[in-house]
Amino acid sequence: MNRRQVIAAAPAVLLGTTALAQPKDPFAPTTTIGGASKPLDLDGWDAANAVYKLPALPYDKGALEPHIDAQTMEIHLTKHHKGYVDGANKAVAELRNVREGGGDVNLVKHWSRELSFHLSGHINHCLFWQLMAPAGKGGGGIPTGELAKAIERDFGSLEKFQAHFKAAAQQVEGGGWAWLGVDRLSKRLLIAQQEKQQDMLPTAISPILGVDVWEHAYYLKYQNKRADYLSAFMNVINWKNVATLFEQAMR
Ligand code: MN3
Repeated sequence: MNRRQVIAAAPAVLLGTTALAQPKDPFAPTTTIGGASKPLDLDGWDAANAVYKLPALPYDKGALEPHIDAQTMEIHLTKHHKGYVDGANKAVAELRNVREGGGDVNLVKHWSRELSFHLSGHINHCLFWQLMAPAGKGGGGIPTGELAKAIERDFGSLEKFQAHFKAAAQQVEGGGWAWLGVDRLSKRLLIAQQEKQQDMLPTAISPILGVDVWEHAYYLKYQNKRADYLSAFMNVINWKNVATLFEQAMR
């Protein structure tokens, strides 16, 4: 689905069914995506059924080893991410129910909070899967081109960016994320923290690189050593897809 189709389909979710999408094989590899101007397909929306859906990973669940293990990837996708997909669909459906007179209008606040948490969680993970690739096969290395220039301009050097990004991720309290994003107002790159799935990220920022620091993202392999996980994550960053998001955000 292209961006135009996504936008065209979006209102349908407000009117649509409450059925939840059941992906046939969440680990079936998708085709390689990204590139100079082609938008990333986050694969998180089922237009036919007007529901959010669990995407297929763009690589095998074990392909990020030894940096991120297959069991962590499987549980992360099929349990944690799946929970956000289901939660987002439920919140949309419940808010629709309230509009149509079938629910308690005093629960709009509750379901709005649920929508914020679960839909943010869904989008965050759709992005996260696309922002990684097997080490040496699209993952790792260093950014190039305009993105590399912008990192040097806004952080001083790649090394200073990495140190800042890892510190931001290390210092997230509890579950959350660190993001590199484009501030749409200034067109600068900024690093921000996000608590839970939705708190603290400045509204102006379009995220282009994020790392999940919820314990479910690393605890099986790294236990309490979040810093080791963050160092390993650097080996699987898909800089090509980061650059694609950067180009889109700079337009
Ligand atoms: Mn997660």
